[in-house]
Amino acid sequence: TQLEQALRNAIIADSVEVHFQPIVRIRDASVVGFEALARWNDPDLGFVSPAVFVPLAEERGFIDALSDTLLRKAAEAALSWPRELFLSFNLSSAQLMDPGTAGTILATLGRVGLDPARLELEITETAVMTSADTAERIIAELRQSGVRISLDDFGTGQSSLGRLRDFTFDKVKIDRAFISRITTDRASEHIVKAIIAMCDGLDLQVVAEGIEEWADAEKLKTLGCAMGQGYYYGRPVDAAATLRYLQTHH
Ligand code: G
Ligand code: G
Ligand code: MN
Ligand code: NA
Repeated sequence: TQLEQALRNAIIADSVEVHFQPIVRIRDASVVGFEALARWNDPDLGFVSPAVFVPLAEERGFIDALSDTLLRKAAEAALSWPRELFLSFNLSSAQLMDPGTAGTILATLGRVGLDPARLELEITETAVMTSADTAERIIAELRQSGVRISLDDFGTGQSSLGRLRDFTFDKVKIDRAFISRITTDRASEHIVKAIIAMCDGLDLQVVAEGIEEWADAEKLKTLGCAMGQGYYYGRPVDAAATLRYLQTHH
């Protein structure tokens, strides 16, 4: 298709970009890391969402090439940051079915020179389940090298609490569907409260996603949620704007 060909060309031309969204410590809004988010603005097709082109790349078998170029760009940007903040990078489900994924990621970090201890990989429960044995081996290999793993979009999709027992994760990202209703819906508040308590008990770090309002942040503070992310703190912006953001935010 036209879209597929345009994406192939963009990967070859190295024109798919990475933007960065801050992840903060809610207590004092200090920046602790950034999530890398792929951005593709095609001259003919215009802006295409990663929610469209990531699945396309998976389906057509070039997610490895795409992800590798994105990770390289993200890691290079992270090296230019004035502080040793972590870089959080999304992995797709196809990558968790490919036993070569851990090696590819570690090789890219090695070439760029980013310490694996500064990388976090975001994976979803659905992705882990699709190919559990392979996913488990990939996760183990990465964690042995110091890379941390976050469970993205927690609480949605085919959630299973057993996943938290059977797999070794470092962090849970509470899906923004809960956060967007946290100040208006008692059920959402109770669910978030329970997730935070469970993660505390399991020694898992917690990030609340989709914080858009001051009131959301205040509520999460009272619930004892350590980290947060969302438009309230900052939208995803390009590498240059990220450096400017870091000059004005502690
Ligand atoms: O930021 P945005 O709403 O456009 O992201 C849409 C979706 O695309 C999200 O689910 C996000 O996790 C995913 N996504 C963004 N960048 C990447 C990437 O580099 N790799 C993968 N696998 N998914 C990404
Ligand atoms: O699936 P994942 O959680 O990786 O996707 C992150 C997506 O959420 C990105 O597309 C990002 O642009 C979007 N996002 C980040 N912060 C906010 C927010 O505060 N509100 C909303 N609606 N979307 C957000
Ligand atoms: Mn994510
Ligand atoms: Na998420």
